[in-house]
Amino acid sequence: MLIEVCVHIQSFAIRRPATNLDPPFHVGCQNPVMNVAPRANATLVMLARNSDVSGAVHSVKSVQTQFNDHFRYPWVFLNDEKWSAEFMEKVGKAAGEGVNVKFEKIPRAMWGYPEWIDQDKARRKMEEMERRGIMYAGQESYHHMCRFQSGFFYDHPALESYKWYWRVEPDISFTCAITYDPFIEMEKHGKKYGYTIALWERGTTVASLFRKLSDYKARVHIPSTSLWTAMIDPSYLPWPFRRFLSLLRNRDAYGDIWNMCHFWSNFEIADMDFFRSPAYRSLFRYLDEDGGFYYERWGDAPVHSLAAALLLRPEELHHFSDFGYIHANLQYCTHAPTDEARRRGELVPMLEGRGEELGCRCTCDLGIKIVEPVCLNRIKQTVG
Ligand SMILES: Nc1nc2c(ncn2[C@@H]2O[C@H](COP(=O)(O)OP(=O)(O)OP(=O)(O)O)[C@@H](O)[C@H]2O)c(=O)[nH]1
Ligand SMILES: [Mg+2]
Repeated sequence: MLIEVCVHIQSFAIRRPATNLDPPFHVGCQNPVMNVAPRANATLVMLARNSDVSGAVHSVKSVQTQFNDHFRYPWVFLNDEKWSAEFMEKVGKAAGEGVNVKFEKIPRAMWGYPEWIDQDKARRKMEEMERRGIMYAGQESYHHMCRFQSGFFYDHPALESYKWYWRVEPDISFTCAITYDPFIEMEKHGKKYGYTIALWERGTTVASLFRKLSDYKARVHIPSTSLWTAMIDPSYLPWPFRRFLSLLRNRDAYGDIWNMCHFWSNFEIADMDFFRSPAYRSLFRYLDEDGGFYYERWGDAPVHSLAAALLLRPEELHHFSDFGYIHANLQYCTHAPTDEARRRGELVPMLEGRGEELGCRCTCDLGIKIVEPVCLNRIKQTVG
């Protein structure tokens, strides 16, 4: 039994490739800013409510200052309701002169219960989740939002003609200057999905999601990528006993558990053709028909992340290790506290390759928690 357990655990070891398959596109500042190449077929996208106006202005200013004043990519703002004059005026002004800004409504068919959902059951489940303290689970609109961001945004008529998008949320900040074009670099390097923060999901929000996806993977015979494996912690129980663990949440049929690692999708730069592919569409349809967007609180972050782990090769993902980023009370920082520096409240720059500094003119806010790179390091094993 001991040997069986050791062999089982060993089968989850990630074999690191000999070379780094996902280095940063550039290190340090590009001087002058690398903005002379033709633009990619790309847009910045923000889903927001009228009440998010001040957070939206904050985010737009940050993206404009750090990046888009030099590149002038268009913005698309999406809302399930009619945009207020105030939102359009303030946010349009924040984007500035010479930037194309569109305020769009989400069609009803993309936002709301599909006909196969039992709405009474959904409401009952939402109340129950709210009583259990699952954040936002009691808000019906939050569920519609997660479903839209998982399976519809890329088909919105305003995004249809674009290939690349950069998702921006209200109240975020970029803390480094971005002096090259990330869309062009993604394209050039064959990347499909880019992220900056990887962290743990709360297991209660998505109790059956991993099981559903892992069953789907077996059913349509998708081979395991090292990224999929990196998302799993093997069980220490021997066969056949570990099978009983499969009854618990976030476990697959064999009893192994999703370690809850996922990409924080409030920032992502990705190729919408990935989401528009038959493989992703069929995976989304399968999840949607299951009802977990309503009966549980499946977020678009774990859905995008597990789908990428299933359907992409690890080297098709890009970690924007040079993009300092703040959302809510968490941040990714290109400067890390050393033990000594931590005592003095100081940060030292992270170095890349030949001792060059990551990122350009980065600042770090010591008052905001830096996400520990545990989950990130596990994912990065797959690329070097
Ligand atoms: N139009 C519209 N946008 C929404 C709605 N609910 C959420 N959003 C947007 O969807 C995105 C995610 O919502 P958040 O409330 O930030 O949820 P979250 O990122 O999971 O949670 P936080 O960690 O609190 O930010 C944001 O861009 C919101 O503005 C809604 O009902 N209507
Ligand atoms: Mg948010």
